Amino acid sequence: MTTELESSPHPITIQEHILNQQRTHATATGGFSWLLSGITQAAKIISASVRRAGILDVLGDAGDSNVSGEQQQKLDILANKSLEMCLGFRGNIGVIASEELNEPKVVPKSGASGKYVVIFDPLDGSSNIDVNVSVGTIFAIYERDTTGFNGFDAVADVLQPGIKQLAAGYIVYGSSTVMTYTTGNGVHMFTLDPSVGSFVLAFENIKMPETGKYYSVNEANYNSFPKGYQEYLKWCKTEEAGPYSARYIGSLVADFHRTLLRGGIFLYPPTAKAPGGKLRLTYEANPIAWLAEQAGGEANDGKMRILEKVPQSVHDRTPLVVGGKKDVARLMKYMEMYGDEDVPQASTKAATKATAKAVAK
Ligand code: P6P
Repeated sequence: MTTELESSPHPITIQEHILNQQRTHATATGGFSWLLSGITQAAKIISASVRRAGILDVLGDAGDSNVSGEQQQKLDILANKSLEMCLGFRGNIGVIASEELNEPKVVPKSGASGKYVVIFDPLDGSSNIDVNVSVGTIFAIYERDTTGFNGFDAVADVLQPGIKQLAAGYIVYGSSTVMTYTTGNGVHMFTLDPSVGSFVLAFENIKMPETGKYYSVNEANYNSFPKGYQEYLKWCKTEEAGPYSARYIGSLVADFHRTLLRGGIFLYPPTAKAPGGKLRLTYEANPIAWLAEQAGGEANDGKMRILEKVPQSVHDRTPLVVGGKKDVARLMKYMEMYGDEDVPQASTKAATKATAKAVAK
């Protein structure tokens, strides 16, 4: 008689998957897998804290703000410390950069010998924690220039275009904790099994649907979107389009996770408040863009491919368009038709005022 264990399929853990992936890289030495295990370890610590947020004293503001002027949540600090601790002992990481660190940090235990750079947003969407909405960790891994060409300049090591990523991924702390990553050989998704504390393979070689029925954008900013975005969103609401359904969680990792699995399009256009876009290039847009492309989707800033943008500073912001190939292509037709023609603020303000006056009667 076969036991349940014998009859169940062999659960592939993320460590086993990463080692298998590594065997496809001729130059791989095992250090890369060791580095990624630092991220999965930190993810388990963060997941445990997020899931006890109401019990542990980790909810609410930390009483300080980050370099972007955003109110730091207590869990932001905890998540950042967890990643710094778990990555700091890997011995092969030379530099880390984080949304919660003003400047990139040379890892003391590795120093100049550390060949990898790890850039992360430790807890994206953390303002949603207090209302129990999904949040996430986003990471990107690069190789450091250890030739000394840039004089072991930590900042220069971080300001690399997304096309140079060696690995990228996210962990979404939702109804379950799911880790998705790519090393350039497709996109693979793992669910944390809390009963054994392992990330177990859920989906391999995920392909994003070329077109979906969801658009995801904060429409409160509609009046200040460039006209190309406005005209595209008007199309999404027509009978010809279906119409699409609007889905917006306000947590990039959760909105992208849905887009990756169900298709559709996510937009964070330029707005009056963030004319250069709100999302950060190095630790939000680049990892998300590479995952999208590896799954057959596309990601741009309304003009150019995200992965080809060269960051000018660690916390650079960018507009972000990411989704299925056909959905993104349709938006780009509107962007070509209207360019990033700004909607004259005066006309929208006057029109809004006139309409509000008419409605009030
Ligand atoms: P808005 C969360 O603060 C975040 O950085 C992303 O996770 C999310 O996509 C975006 O900002 C939401 O911004 O302006 O719509 O609240």
